[in-house]
Amino acid sequence: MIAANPARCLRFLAVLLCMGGVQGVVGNCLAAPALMPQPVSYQPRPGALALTGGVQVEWQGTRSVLLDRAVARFTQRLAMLSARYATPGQPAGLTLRIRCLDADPAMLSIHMEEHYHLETGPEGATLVADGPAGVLRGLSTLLQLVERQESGPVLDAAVIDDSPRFAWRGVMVDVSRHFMSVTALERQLDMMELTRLNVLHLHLSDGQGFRVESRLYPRLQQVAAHGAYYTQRQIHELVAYATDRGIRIVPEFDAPGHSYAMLQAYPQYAAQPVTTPMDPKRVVRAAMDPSNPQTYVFLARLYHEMAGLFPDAYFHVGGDEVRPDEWTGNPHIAAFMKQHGYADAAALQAAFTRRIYSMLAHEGRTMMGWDELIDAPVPASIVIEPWRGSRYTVAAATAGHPVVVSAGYYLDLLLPAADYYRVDPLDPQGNGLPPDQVAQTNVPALNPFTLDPAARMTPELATHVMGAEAPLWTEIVTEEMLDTRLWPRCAALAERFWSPASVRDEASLARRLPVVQSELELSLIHI
Ligand code: TNX
Repeated sequence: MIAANPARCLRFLAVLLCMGGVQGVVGNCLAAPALMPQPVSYQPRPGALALTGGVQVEWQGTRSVLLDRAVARFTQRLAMLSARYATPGQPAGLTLRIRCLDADPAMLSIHMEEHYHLETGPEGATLVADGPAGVLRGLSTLLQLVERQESGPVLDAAVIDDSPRFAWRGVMVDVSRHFMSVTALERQLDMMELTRLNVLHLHLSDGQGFRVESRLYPRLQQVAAHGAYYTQRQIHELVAYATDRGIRIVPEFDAPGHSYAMLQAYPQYAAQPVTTPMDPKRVVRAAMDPSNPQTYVFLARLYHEMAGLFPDAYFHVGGDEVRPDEWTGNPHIAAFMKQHGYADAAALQAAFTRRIYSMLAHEGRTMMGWDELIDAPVPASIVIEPWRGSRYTVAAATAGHPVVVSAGYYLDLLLPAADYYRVDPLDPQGNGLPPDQVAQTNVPALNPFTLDPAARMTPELATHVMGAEAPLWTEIVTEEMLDTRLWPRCAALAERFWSPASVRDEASLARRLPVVQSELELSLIHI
């Protein structure tokens, strides 16, 4: 199938060459298999199994189309890892027993069951999971137990029991500043599956472009997309692709700021005049007019349409970086603020936020936004994503909000993987120490988004933290650069978000990362 397509064939060759390069690493210096994220419990056993042929699967418990497809992907990846395709009729080299205990009604929600138990040895592999997501996570670990040795691929023998530390383990891709094709995103989903990440947050609109087809507001793709957007059909396909991999897609449509593109298409909702062609000085400033009742009609209809495309319970509405003078500089908005007693732009934004909150509640969605949303009090069930610093993690949790941390994980800063790895989502000072040690130290902060000597995390506040995300802003990142900006850094972060906080050995990370990278390169071949 690969030989039929010359481009794929070339890519396949490149991957094989790369795998050859990494084989030495496997043989020379890895005492244990390169598992990333590291499991909660790993016990090596004697008796590795040489993988000589295909996979025979024995099912117990729940089986589904999703699981059949997951096993098909696993089998194909295993064949690629061993540079060999399973041929029908060949004796199975690996017997894989899968016992999925429950269909899991919470599948694809924040509460989905990701726990799994895996045993491998000369007799094959046994994978027991509480639900389909656990099977997916266990299969990705099973693949990482395969070592490529001189004599051929070998499955390490081990007993593994594993479940994630955080339920929300995300990557955010800004597809507004630079559009990313569906194929590029699917590749990221493949790599996320392999590293047990489970949320792809798509930043779908910003000043530079609105990226989803709207049937209610077609000027959004005719004017605001500048020719590059996802059709509704493509969104359905992308969501299905993610669903298959146990990954949730959380959409973001940024408002009231970062909305220049939308306002080019519908200038009647703008706080200040917008121009076409785009004025680069105004692209990060333009904001919607919160004093215009029609703005809310527009957003309610648009969010209703978009919520129909994205089934996830969470809906991100941005809310970051509103420039106060966009509002105070408009006499009509200034008069509106005076009339309603909004002392400043933050108070006006809180009123805007409450309107959006009701709209999304009506849609049955949980609202999510950047940490600016708590500059004035808003309903506590809104999920806050701190980005300006860890103090907002503490502030949001203190105000009772669920929290998804992105401060400290900005991939566009291009820091080494270890610098991101060191930052714990529960570490309010960003100095890279486990939460229980953080209070007694003066170690300087590792990256500018995390330092806050005054912030204090407590066990009670920590219960508000659902997880974390690594954002990639793409002002200066094009599709060609996407894979290398995200990977292998995101594999290191997958470990930070999944494994126990005590897993922090950077030498071990450095040893495992190239091996995991070579495995991720299998995703360059689209299967
Ligand atoms: C701030 S982070 C932004 C983005 C920019 C980023 C550049 C956030 C919520 N807003 O719009 O792309 O800085 O680093």
